Amino acid sequence: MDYFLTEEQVMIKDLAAQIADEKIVPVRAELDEKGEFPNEIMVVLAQSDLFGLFIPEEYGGLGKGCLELCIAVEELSRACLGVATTYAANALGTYPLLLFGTPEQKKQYLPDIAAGKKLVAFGLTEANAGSDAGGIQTTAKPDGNEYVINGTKQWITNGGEADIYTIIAITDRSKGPRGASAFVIEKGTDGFSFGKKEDKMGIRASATTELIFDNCRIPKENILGKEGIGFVVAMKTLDSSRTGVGAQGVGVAQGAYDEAVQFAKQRVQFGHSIISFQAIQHMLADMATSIEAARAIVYAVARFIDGGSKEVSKESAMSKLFATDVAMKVTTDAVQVMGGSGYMKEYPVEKMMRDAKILQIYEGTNQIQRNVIGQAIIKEAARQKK
Ligand code: COS
Repeated sequence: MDYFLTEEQVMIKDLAAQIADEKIVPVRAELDEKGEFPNEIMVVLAQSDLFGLFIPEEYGGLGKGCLELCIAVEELSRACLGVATTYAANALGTYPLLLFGTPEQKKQYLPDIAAGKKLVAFGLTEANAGSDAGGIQTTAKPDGNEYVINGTKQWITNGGEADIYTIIAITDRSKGPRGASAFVIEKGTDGFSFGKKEDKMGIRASATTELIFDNCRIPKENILGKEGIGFVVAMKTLDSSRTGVGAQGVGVAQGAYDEAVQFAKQRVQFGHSIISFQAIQHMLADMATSIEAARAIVYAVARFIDGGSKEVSKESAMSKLFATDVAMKVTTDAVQVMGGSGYMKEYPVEKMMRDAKILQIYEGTNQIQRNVIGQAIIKEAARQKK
């Protein structure tokens, strides 16, 4: 399908595809087995300017939008979702700064992020605040010219590896979600440490840790926006980033489909290559159709966001929901097409199937995406009634 990408967008796709094929594919199995953070690949991505894609030119970036980021994420995800998650979570952590940072904060942090010198992580989730993001308990208590942060963030992607953290903490518990605020905190700040690295089912090349704040003092200027808008910062951040999770789904599904087609051409049973059997063709046909539909919604929503639409919660959730459910189905079917071989670690599809599962969970489970879409439908219906 031709998505009428501009010359520049095609260049970004080709660049990310080249890095994926030459630098990521050869090491992905080892990174997965060892649960090793892809330091060398991060350097390659930095040298290729891919960290600067979505950052405005005045802060040293390339000034591109959501679509360009999705194109790069898709290509990296085709090769390894663990590596792509590291890259995409950097964007997730940067959105609070981009959307709510002051010009001074942007000047301070964005050039190093754009250059790939500093990696970012987003800290929202806690032990008792997963789907119920409003239930966070980490506190930020004002004290003179500082805030004192106490609490623990859980399952934070890029935790420990990132240099910059954008986090949400409660400044006024009596106000519920309106009592949360967003902050930027740097690694190395006294009272800020990391828990152990989590041992995960998939995306094992990415780092996931706790963030532990124990009387961590930060200057008052580190607040993003103002007190009380932390929940909105978190929601707007997720609205901006969820299409990128959809792009991860498109990429991993494409990677698994490509493997299944190659295998089906070569595998001979009953005297014929299995691609000649209608049972296999029908599975491949469904996989190809759903990948194209997923790519279409991801690109369409990315263009919608880039067009400057302010209300994107519903569309962003739709693209994440659809494309990541496709990713789970297609990677599972790729294993099925490849049979016993697909189940073995010798082939990459078992990893892709393990990796894909997280896409239905992180940045809001797909059940939460349906809630977000449902809430938007109710609002629209109320407006229509008037
Ligand atoms: N943009 C701006 N404001 C938003 C918003 C959005 N997308 N979504 C909600 N808000 C506002 C609401 O308007 C409301 O404001 P008021 O208090 O002024 O009325 C406030 O935020 C609370 O909204 P709501 O009542 O809808 O919040 P809930 O506690 O019901 O939670 C869900 C809503 C479930 C959608 C939210 O908690 C969520 O997204 N959970 C999943 C979190 C997640 O993705 N975690 C992954 C961790 S990051 S990898």
